[in-house]
Amino acid sequence: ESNKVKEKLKAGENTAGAIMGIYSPAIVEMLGHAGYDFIIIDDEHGAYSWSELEDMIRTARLVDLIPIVRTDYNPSSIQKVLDRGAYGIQIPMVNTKEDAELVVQRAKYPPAGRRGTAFSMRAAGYGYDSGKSFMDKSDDNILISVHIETPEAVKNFEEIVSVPGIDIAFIGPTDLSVNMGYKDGAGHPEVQEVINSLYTKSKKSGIHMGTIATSKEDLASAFEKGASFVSVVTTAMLKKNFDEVLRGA
Ligand code: 3PY
Repeated sequence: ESNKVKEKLKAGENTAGAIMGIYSPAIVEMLGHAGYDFIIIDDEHGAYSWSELEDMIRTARLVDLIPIVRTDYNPSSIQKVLDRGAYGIQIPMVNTKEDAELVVQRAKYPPAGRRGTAFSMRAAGYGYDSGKSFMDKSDDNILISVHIETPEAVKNFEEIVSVPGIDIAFIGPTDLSVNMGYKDGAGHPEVQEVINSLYTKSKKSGIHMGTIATSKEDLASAFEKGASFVSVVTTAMLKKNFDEVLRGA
C-alpha cells in the first residue's frame, strides 16, 4: 500500500499527525476517526514492548493513519521497527551528513542500502510472494524524518537535508532550546531566530519541514512558517485539557 503522507507532501499539501509515547490503541483509533494523517509512535521516550509497538502500528492501519516510529540509530532498532510494518522512521539527534546517510542506509534494501531481508515478518505480509512485491515498493514508500535539534545539526542543516532519501527535517524545539542552553523553553527569541532561519533555508533546499504543536494556533503557525508535517503532542494536550477543565470549573 502506498504512503499517503509521502504522496500529500509531494503534491504540496500539508499533513497533520500526533506523536504519542503511551500504549493506547483506543487513542490511535480516535486520531484516525478525527482525520489525522499520521501517528508518530514514540519509542525514543515512550514505553512499548515490541509487540505493543506492532499493535499500535496495526491499529493505525485499521483507521487509515500512516504509522511512523521514532526510534534510535541502532541498526537493529530501525530494522525491527520497519519489520513490524512502520511506514516511516523518525530519528532523533541527527547532527551530520554521515548520521543522515547511516539512517538512509539502514532503511533501504540492497543495493541502495543495507536493510536486512526477512519475508516472514508482518511488514512483508508474512510470506515469500507478498514479501517480494513488498520489497520492490518499500524503499520508495518508507518515509524518513530526521530531527534537527542541536546547534551542530543547525550548522550542518543544508548538508543533512541534501542526503538522498531524507524526506523531512523535523525541528525538535524542546531539545533544540535545551541544547542551546535555554531550559526555559523554545519561546526564547534566540531559539525562535534559529528556527526561523531553518524555515528560510528549507525553502531553498526544497526539503519538507516537520515540527510539533500543542494547540490549534500552534498548528496554524507551524504551517504558516513553512512546516508541512506537524504532529500534535498527544499526552501534553490531554494533560492540558484535564488541567483546564478542573481549573475552569
Ligand atoms: C523536541 O521538541 O525536542 C522533540 O523532540 C519533539 O518531540
